[in-house]
Amino acid sequence: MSSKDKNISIDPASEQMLRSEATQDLELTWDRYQAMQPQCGYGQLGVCCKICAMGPCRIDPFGNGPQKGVCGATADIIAARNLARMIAAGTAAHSDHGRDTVHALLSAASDPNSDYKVTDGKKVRALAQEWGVDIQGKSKEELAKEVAEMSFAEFGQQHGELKFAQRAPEEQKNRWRENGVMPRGIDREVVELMHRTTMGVDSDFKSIIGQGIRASLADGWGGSMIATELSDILFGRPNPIKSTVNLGILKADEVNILVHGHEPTLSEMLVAATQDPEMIKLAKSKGAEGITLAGICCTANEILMRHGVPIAGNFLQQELALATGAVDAMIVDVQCVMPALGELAKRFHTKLISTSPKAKVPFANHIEFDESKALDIAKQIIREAIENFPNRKGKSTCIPDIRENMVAGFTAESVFEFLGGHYRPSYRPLNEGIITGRLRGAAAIVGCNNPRITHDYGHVTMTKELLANDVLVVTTGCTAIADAKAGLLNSGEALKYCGKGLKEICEAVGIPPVLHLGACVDISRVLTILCNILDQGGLGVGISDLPAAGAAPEWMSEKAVAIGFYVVASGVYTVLGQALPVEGAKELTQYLCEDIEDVYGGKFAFEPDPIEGAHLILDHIDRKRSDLKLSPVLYPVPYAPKTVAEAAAAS
Ligand code: SF4
Ligand code: MSK
Repeated sequence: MSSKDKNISIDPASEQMLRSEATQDLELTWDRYQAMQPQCGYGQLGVCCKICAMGPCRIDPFGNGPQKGVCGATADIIAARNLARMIAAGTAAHSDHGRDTVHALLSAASDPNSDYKVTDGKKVRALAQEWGVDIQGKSKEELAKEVAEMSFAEFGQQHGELKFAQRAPEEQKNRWRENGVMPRGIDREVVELMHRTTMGVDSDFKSIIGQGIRASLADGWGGSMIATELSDILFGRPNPIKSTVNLGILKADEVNILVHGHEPTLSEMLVAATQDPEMIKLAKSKGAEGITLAGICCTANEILMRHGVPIAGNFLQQELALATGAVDAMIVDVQCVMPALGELAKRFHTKLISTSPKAKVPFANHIEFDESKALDIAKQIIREAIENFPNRKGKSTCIPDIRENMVAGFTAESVFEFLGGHYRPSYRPLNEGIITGRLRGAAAIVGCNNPRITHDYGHVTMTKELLANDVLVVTTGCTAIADAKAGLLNSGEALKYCGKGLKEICEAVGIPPVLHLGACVDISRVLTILCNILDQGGLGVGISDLPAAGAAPEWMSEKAVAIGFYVVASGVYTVLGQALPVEGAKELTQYLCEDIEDVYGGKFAFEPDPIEGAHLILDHIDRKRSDLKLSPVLYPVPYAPKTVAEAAAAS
């Protein structure tokens, strides 16, 4: 579809932008997607290989042409190697983010002049204790230093088992040990995966996938969990917080600054810098009423969770935000930043500022971030944005007057406190809700946007269908932003989409039916919540016993592939709206969508229709309820399949 087509997005602000004069002569993602048609079928089916110079080789998925590459690799081997390399890249991305967080924590703990501080003493104490550190008489800085050094060691560890993997239920750890996939060190698993998938090494697709799983577990129970836990220690554990979302948060009379990317180390400092009276004074001296800081993608989620900073949009809105003409600076770091942004920014007065030593962007000003001068650099960037505000004068802007209220900031700990009350924190009400059938189960819906799918349609449609069937939903990343824009994170408004049982629980406890847990690295919070539900008792012994499932209706990133694998290998049934690139490899597809369940407890399903996908999840939840011999759900909803048009209208 091109950006001129109708129904590209179910988000009214995005649709308004796409129909406006402002975007008519711009080249946007959807236009490049259209220009790319037809996309390569071999690539889509996973059967093209170019890992050595005897190739590229491609396998004919219909059986009429070659069935082996020049070296003899079959479709299953080729697709498994390609997929494994996606896992390696996704794991590397999350884990390198984790490594930067460790670095910032170490600086906060060891340098009294650092702009970072160890904020959550309670959490660092608990983590140090969990890791066997003698905590007696030590300050939070001393403990943070030890925790940071121990976290660094997790990356280079050569043998043994990752520390956070010990949080998994015994049943799951035993599956990992029996199958030789318990992760040893984060970097080691990525390197070994790259080695095993080079020409002429591992030629058994299940063995390749096994190492892929080991690397993905090093992401979910390693790099990502380090990023989440240490960010909480450094910047403070999020608590439920109100905010607003969508392009309408931009203000015509203020300096508008957007942060985009993933790492909270710079954006936390930008939050502090924009609140500096000196900066506000400077903005006013340039004729602005104030400064609006907001975000795109997961950097946005990070500062939303801790400060209530508003969100301008999710992945497919990054270009639309620039097209408003009202953005004075967009500051980017790493991951999900489209290379197209620089050229687009040149069409407006907007300054695009890249900041990571790892990521330069064409036509962007590069102001390199350095943790040792964090606040000074943040102020320099904000100053650049403010100085740019007068350049907007006389130029037309187009800000859709559309925004939505939301509540975000949930964590494994705050869910615990909310459910049981401050004096009796407990998961009991959640478990009892499931056991008695008031709640049918729980689902994590996460992931990106993808121009193959109507923007936000997959996320919002699937979420609404699950809510209507009394499934509590947790969410992260760009799904969370999509759901927020649709009003599903608004504790009052969202209740109208819920079934009777879910509504009763949300009203009693005072939570929205969709809980925003943070950025895409924070899917580690979902793993912790699943462990907590199991520990509470009454719902089996392994994660795969739980009436729970996961989904990524609009995924696009390699990080999503790594997430999908660590979640499946942790025992979770996972529905993907876009198939993994394996369907040209029949045995591999059969393994991932069926046989792998016997090994790890979870498996994949590929279903492009989000309503059908929701019903795969409901069927799975019902099977698990029946295996656990739970009472029938209190308020069953008859399944009345909607057509795609009806579902789109309802969304
Ligand atoms: Fe072809 Fe084998 Fe080389 Fe891949 S590794 S490009 S299948 S010869
Ligand atoms: S930002 S990885 S598009 S969720 Fe985390 Fe969104 Fe996916 Fe990027």
